[in-house]
Amino acid sequence: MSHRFTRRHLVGGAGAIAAGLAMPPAEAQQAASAQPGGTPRAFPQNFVWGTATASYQIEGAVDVEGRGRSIWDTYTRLPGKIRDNSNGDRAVEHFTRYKEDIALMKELGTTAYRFSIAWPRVFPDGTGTPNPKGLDFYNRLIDELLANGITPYATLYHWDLPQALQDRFGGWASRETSKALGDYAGYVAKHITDRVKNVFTINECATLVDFGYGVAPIEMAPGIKSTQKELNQIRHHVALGHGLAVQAIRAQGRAGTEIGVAENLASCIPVIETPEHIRASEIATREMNGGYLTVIMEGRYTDGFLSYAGANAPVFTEDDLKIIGSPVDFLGLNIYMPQHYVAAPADASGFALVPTPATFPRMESDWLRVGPEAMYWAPRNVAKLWNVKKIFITENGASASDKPAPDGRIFDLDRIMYLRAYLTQLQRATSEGVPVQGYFHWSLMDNFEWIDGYEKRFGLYHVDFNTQKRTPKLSAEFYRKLIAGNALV
Ligand code: PNW
Repeated sequence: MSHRFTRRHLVGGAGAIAAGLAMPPAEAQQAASAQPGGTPRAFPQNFVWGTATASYQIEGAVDVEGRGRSIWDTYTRLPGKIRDNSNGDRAVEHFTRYKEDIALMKELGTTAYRFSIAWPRVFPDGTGTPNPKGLDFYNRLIDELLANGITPYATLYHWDLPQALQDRFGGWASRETSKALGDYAGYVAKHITDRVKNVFTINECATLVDFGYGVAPIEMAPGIKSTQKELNQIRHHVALGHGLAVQAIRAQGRAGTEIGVAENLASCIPVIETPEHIRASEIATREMNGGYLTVIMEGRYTDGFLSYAGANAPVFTEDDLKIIGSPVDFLGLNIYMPQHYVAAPADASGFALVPTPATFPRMESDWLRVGPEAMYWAPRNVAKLWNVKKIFITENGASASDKPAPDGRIFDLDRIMYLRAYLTQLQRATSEGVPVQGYFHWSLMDNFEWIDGYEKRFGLYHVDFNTQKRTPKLSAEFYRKLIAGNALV
């Protein structure tokens, strides 16, 4: 009896929500454009709304059309590495279902899509002779996106390094891999920049280095523990790979192709918004990103970075730094959480890091602390430090439990809470003139979440991993409404 009551109660609740969602567009738009106090909550005109994914997490089809192996094919086979012992062999079958997935993008009203190209599809051995079929899938994808009015934004390297480069050179431990990224980038640019005008070189240098080669609490492929000295050298090779890729795309891509990196910078938030803590957060942003964004934007390592590294500093040449500092057209920022809360120090050191309390709120992934103000301070500090004129939020999103209700629908109120809070801070930034021109939600649909396998879901669309059925979550409806009004809802 009580079970039936609960069930009926839930279904009734769901109906009420559905009715509320059926607001006529004009009214919804009006409601969206102003807060009760009259403050506009709109985003700039022509703001780009999109979703983001990555090849290994969604494609499947790992052994078709000549694809070589990647380090994730290898790593997922190692016992105990992936939480549910899964892998990306099938993933969410995007390789065959891409048209259906583009229809989902359209349903949301997005006009942009950030995807990644699998390097081992294009160069199965990492270097040398390209696979003639390597870009076929991406050509189909790009054409279908364009036919649906969705602008493609391509990432060249989202962690699926050809295994051959790991075997031959130890992956990013060698500058041979940096050179290989440059060659691959040039080849891809030559073939897609007639239609793809926005290219990201690398996704999250920091994550792939610290988790792939570091001693961080989280381990990812290739899962090699390195010394601090090795780690700094690996960092340098990744930054160099970015620079070589920028140069190769400029040399071989069509004129007008815009290029950047998509980095999950260590966001540094002023602990209280007073001028001295704000200043400390700017200094911290520069120093705490010394191995990636700072060297990319300035073409030099900061004195702080080099003195902190000491004897463990990377070996590099002046020419390397010039390459790393090759001018970019925009910056992509992946923003999930506040990395550091920062205070003005009592001494002359510039900034002090405030420890994070254990009770700090999190989403389903242990690492994903909820601090919406990262979405304001990260782009603001970056724009100010390096006079950046164009920023994209290349990823933002949250894992949630996403249990379907008895009627099969997913009321992911926690994801909506997260999104509304972060996008409120993004709107605060754009309304103050911080040059963020677009936002890509991670992710379009649930997918292979690296070491968490299929146990952590980030999608706006729920995927039944057995049947591959896609179902919009309530957050998809939230995002659709927000895009329709180009304003918070
Ligand atoms: C990013 N951390 O990864 C990646 O770009 C995506 O491929 C991934 O699915 C998404 O965020 C969600 O995890 C990260 O522990 C993974 O700080 C872990 C962390 C940060 C980013």
